[in-house]
Amino acid sequence: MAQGPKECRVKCVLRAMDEAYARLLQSDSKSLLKKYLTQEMYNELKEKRTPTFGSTLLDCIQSGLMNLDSGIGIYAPDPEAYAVFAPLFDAIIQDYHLGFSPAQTHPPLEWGELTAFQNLDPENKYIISTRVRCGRSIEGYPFNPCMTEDHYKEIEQKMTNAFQGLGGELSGTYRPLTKMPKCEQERLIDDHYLFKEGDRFLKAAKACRFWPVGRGIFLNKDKTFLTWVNEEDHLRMISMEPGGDLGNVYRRMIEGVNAIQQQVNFSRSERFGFLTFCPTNLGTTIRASVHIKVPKLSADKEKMKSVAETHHLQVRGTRGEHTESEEGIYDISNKRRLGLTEFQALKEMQEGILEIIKIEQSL
Ligand code: ADP
Ligand code: CIR
Repeated sequence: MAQGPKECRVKCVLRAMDEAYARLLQSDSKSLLKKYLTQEMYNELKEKRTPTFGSTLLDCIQSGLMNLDSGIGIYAPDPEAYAVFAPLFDAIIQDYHLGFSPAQTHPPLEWGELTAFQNLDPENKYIISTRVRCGRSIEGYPFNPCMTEDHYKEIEQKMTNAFQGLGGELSGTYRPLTKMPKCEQERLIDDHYLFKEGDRFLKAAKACRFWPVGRGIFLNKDKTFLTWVNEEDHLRMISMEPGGDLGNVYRRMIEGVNAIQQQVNFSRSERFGFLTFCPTNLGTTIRASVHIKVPKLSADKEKMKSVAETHHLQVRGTRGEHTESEEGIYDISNKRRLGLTEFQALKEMQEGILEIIKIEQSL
């Protein structure tokens, strides 16, 4: 029987994926995608689809196939992808989150005692600024690749209403990108407040469709509490300020998250905690970072890498992921976010940064 146009399209897509996968195998890519997607696993998963949205393996791995310099290379196009493509996601999750096994369950939310956190650099010698962020997906909506233009607009409208409920230190203004001049966007990006546009990893994962519709940023008056709307995740809630007062930054983020949570419901999974588009952000979704200058330690790249690894830290460049250090400033944060509580993630970061400062002082 002759094949219909749909079957032909499916075959074409599968052939293109086979070719891209073969290129990944031949490449020297260091991505976790290349490390774990064996030919056998690829054959097992290549024709599967998620039940509700029909997402495919290609939707999960497209970014890593197109960007061979990916660190991870995979996104979940919708929440069901974590289960349907579990052999691949589980292996990558276990590696990235330092041992979170398929048998494990993420613990319940626990912000913990604020008194456990301190100013990491009271004399302002090393730390330029401190930032803690978390991501949230809003219940009832899929992730970027499966979102319609109306979904983006609905989430933005929900959040515009929610932001009006923020008072005191948290009160501020929501700024949609559709109404923000480019030069202002660039200034906010340069000052580390706003997400950048056109990230090629996200673009390849179909996360930038309808841009800039539904995208925007909420900023409180002091620019110390922010929320990104509809970038990589539906929400990224961020607290940041100059200096090293981790306790104060964490306190503000918790207050912001609790206030927003009274107005919108977040998606949470039994096994993975808070759900996110990228598997590296699952669980607590917390990334607590400092912008820090440690010139003696950073002069020895291998040593810096090994100290970071020992303390479960991740080192990024000055303008965030996939950027280089500028003027000796590094972004150092906790690496794992899944399989430990919010409190433990913060503690891990605090202990690691204190140790890095100690090492710098000893050199
Ligand atoms: P995310 O933290 O949301 O995963 P990025 O690594 O892309 O994303 O960083 C987003 C922005 O936050 C970048 O502009 C980055 O420089 C900024 N940033 C990260 N940590 C800090 C910090 N401690 N102080 C100031 N800006 C920071
Ligand atoms: C990559 O694979 O490099 C990008 N898709 C970004 C992955 C998220 N990065 C991370 O380490 N948290």
